[in-house]
Amino acid sequence: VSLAVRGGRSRVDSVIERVEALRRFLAAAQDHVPEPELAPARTVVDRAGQRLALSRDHTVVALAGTTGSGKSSLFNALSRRRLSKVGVRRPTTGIAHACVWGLESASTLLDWLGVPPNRRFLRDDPGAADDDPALRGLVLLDLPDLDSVERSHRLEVDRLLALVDLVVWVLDPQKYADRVVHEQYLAQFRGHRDITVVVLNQADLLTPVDAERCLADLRRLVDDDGLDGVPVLATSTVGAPGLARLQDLLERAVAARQAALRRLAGDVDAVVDDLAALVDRAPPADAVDRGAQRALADALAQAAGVPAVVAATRRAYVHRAGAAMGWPVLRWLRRLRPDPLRRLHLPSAGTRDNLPVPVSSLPGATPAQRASVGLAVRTVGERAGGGLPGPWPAATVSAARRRLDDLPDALDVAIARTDLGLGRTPFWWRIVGAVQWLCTLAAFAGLVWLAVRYALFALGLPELPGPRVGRLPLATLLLLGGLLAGLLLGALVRPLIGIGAGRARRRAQARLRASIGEVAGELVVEPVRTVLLAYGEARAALRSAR
Ligand SMILES: Nc1nc2c(ncn2[C@@H]2O[C@H](COP(=O)(O)OP(=O)(O)OP(=O)(O)O)[C@@H](O)[C@H]2O)c(=O)[nH]1
Ligand SMILES: [Mg+2]
Repeated sequence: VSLAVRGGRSRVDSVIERVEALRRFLAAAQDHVPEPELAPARTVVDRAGQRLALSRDHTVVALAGTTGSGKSSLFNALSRRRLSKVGVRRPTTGIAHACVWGLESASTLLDWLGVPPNRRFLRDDPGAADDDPALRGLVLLDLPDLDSVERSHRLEVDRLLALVDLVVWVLDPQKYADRVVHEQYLAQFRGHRDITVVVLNQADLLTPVDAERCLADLRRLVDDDGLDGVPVLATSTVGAPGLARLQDLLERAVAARQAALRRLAGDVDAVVDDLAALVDRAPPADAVDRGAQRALADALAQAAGVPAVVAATRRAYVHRAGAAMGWPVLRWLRRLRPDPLRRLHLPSAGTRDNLPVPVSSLPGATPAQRASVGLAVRTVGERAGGGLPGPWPAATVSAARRRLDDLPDALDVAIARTDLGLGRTPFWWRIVGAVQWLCTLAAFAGLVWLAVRYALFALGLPELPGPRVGRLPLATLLLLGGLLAGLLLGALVRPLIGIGAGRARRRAQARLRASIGEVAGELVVEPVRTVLLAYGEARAALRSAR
């Protein structure tokens, strides 16, 4: 009978790395998966960290079993001392007792196990007649009865069974088939077969034939518990077959110093199996759906008033072109009308300064627009997490929605910072404007000249001779020609202004869309991507914890 690893997945040497991987899993998942789902893994990681930090040279073995099965008798027999009270009245042992063989007293380990100081015993008398050097490093615990009428006993048993490195289940001929013991205890250790031993104590009470039959029956029950392969032995503290085989088994476990790691490996196996469903699907290749992002940008653009800004940009272009190239006499009339962009309090060239919030005078989003933004935001989250298991879809949706309230101000600032492309006066505006001035000046010069001539005529003074072009006086030509040329130029540039305004509109539209896209990326897409990244990390970490 031995406690060798039987093929299982428990890669004992890598327990430390596997616990580390489980820790990474928890770090990646903790912000996105409800804590109750992670609690068992956290318990295992914490416990493993504590156990590994404590003595690795000691092997903590618990004697667990039903009341009166002889745990305390075994404890005393193995320690060759009468340390734990053996009683006739049941139950006897209420608080765990510990006996430490050699080495130091293992006090930090016993503190961690929660064995009170007055229940700790030390067997370090080398050279004594009853010394067992082969057991050096053994920390033997005598537990209370696991089927106790006392609730506190059962709690103490459960607490310690979660901490010890190896469990010897002590059963007796009367109660070895007890259903509670098998279902609630032995079967729970099916993941810990390599640190489990079952003994049928008080075998001296049976005839050898009955003892054989009883042991075979127990073997079958133990196999049914999922504990095939674990050692099942008969013992007696008062007669045959004695304790030799149990002692031998404990000696080998102590010498191997593997039980603590095997126990933790079994614990890690169990939680990794339970967690597998949380990360059992490959993360989406295209992290965040493009279509959903486009729909989001559309909804945000509507809610943030982009169409109004784009329209105002077009009108501002026409307005400013008119002011720059219109007939100079009427330009002041245009100046009286406000600039469409200024009316929205939007700078036309964009600005990097710290802007107040709210920046623009754009109207707030309507309830319908807000609703469609909410829907688009949710869709981004849903598409991203749709293919993921368990709590992750909820995590991507809530990540997408987390900064929903920050969106209006961020969009307002982004729009105000966008360079709408109207900052510079186009060169051709200046040329046309200058020509317009020339035409007007010519007309004005002609007008003055004619006025002087009219005054001379009215005063009866001789007519001023003036140059003529053909049959027309130059002054008349200047006046009429200047006026006509101005009107003509105005009519000529009108379609050009229309084309320019269209281009200004499209440019503003594209730039505003880009700004909106940045805001959506930062406040909606990035948080979702963070969740997907965490999913990927959690999945990879759990794979290394296998
Ligand atoms: N015949 C026989 N009697 C035993 C053996 N081991 C223990 N006993 C007796 O069984 C009774 C109970 O023994 P304990 O050692 O107190 O049993 P326990 O499992 O510690 O009981 P609790 O502390 O109440 O859980 C005592 O009367 C012991 O003398 C054994 O191997 N053979
Ligand atoms: Mg006892």
